Amino acid sequence: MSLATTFLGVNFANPFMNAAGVMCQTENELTSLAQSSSGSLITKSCTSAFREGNPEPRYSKAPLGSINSMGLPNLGFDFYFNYAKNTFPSVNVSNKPIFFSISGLSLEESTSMAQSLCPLATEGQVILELNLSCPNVPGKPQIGYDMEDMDRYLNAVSSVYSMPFGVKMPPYFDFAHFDSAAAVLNKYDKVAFVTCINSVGNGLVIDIDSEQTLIRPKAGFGGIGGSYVLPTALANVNAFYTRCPGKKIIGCGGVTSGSEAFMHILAGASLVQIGTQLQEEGVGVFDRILSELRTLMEKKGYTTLSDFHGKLKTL
Ligand code: RRO
Repeated sequence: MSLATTFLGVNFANPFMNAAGVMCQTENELTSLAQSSSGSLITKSCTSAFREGNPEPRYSKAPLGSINSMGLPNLGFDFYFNYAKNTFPSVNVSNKPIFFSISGLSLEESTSMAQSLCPLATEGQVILELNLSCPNVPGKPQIGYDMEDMDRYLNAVSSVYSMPFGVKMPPYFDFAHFDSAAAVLNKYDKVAFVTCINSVGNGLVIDIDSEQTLIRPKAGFGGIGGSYVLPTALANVNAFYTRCPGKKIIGCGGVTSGSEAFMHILAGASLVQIGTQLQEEGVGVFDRILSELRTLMEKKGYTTLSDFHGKLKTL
């Protein structure tokens, strides 16, 4: 039995990692992921400069998952760059890969960060995930919902970034949007992977006793994660897996046990990110889900991920 996999020519001990944003903002959090049994990790989406983010409370557990409107709090590009270049190699005892998430507030900002990151990626030290789907910065619509804007971002980043990279996508809910988003991604050979999905933007969770919202920013509206979003996440993974045959898919959304991880891989995911459940359970979630996935594979007679990767059956 092996859960090992290769992705963009890089070896991973297993397919699990954090979802960008969860447990990856500070040095201590990143190092605890580096030393966990995850197969890889990703840094918090960053902007060029430090950002405080939205007022608290801005994350809450909810009955079937979570709601957040963090507002892109981060320590700034240079902090994550220095972490990946200098700190990570010294704490990375299991030699796992690190992904680097960027989320500029403009095309120019994202392009400039991508350009600065490129030398580190060229040395094989990081893999870029370009966030096209932050739902929580007031006045900044999700780039992935505007196909022309997404095209402009990919064109600009591709022109300054010489390595393969990936994109973090918002969830789509219509076949016309799966088709048009995939057509944009397929224009760019350098887009080597597609991460589906970011949180389902601008949901509202209400506490019935207090008759209040759970979070303060944006009158309580925020990105929904956890079990609420599993069917949407699986649909997006499979929709992009079938429409982008030259690209890899990273699945994200609703993974709370080995079963949902299995479903993501069956639907086409090569790697699997864990967000809400990691936030709630801590890094021990990786040991538990690895063991649950192994047990499930054993029961089904599978010995490698490729035995069932992308092999979803339809009726
Ligand atoms: O920081 C956030 O509010 C945030 C981001 Br950048 C994102 O991409 N997805 C999300 O649910 N929250």
